[in-house]
Amino acid sequence: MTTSTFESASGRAHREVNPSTIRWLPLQRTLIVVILVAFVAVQAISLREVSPIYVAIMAPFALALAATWRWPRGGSVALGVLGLLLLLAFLPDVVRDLSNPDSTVTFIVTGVVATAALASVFAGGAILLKRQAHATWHGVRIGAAVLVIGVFAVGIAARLTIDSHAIEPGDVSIVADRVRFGPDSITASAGDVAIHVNNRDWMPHDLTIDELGVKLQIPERSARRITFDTPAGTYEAYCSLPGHERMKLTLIVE
Ligand SMILES: [Cu+2]
Repeated sequence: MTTSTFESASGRAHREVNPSTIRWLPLQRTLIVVILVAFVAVQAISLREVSPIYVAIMAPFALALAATWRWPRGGSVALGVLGLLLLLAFLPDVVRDLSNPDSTVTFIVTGVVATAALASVFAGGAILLKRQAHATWHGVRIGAAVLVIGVFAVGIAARLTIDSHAIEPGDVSIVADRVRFGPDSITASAGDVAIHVNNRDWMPHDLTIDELGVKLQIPERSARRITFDTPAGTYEAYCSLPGHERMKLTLIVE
């Protein structure tokens, strides 16, 4: 295996870098930038606040990305390992998000991040094993591009088919906004209860009331209505999605 002298952009360091690294690294850096941009977009669009969880995920990726300029091989392998950990840690979420294309933003972000992470794992592995494999390189690039285009196409098509339920007279109205339910408590009369939930977030939510067997799914930026029969009492309603623990309210039935 031959090596070539590689001069860094700053011109400060000359180091011996395997040609496979030179070939794979720009692709991997691009993929990591895509992941970081996606995480920033989620916080800006969906949460509209800085989430400590996202910052904790982004920090090691950003550090390893920066490290690739000083230690191309080590940084690249670290990025591959981080991508693998991300995929494994969030596998249930990835499966859930990708099986719900009607939550377009969540679906597209998850699809793009999962594709980029997978391709980055591949790039890190190729650099670790010093694989040149030009055909494989093109295969990974084309495969990632096809996956991303497919994710956008499915997500946008599904978005066009989302229907919203109109509020009806007598409905108890709830709004989901910035991953919070409002108001904190709602009151209804015993018997037939109708609840209308307007989800203003760019992410799906659900309204779960365990004691009453209620579970209403509300796709992003849509409204849903549910009716059920309930005796008098006080019930806890919440969103059961992970990370949405703060979405809760009390249903008082008189
Ligand atoms: Cu939620």
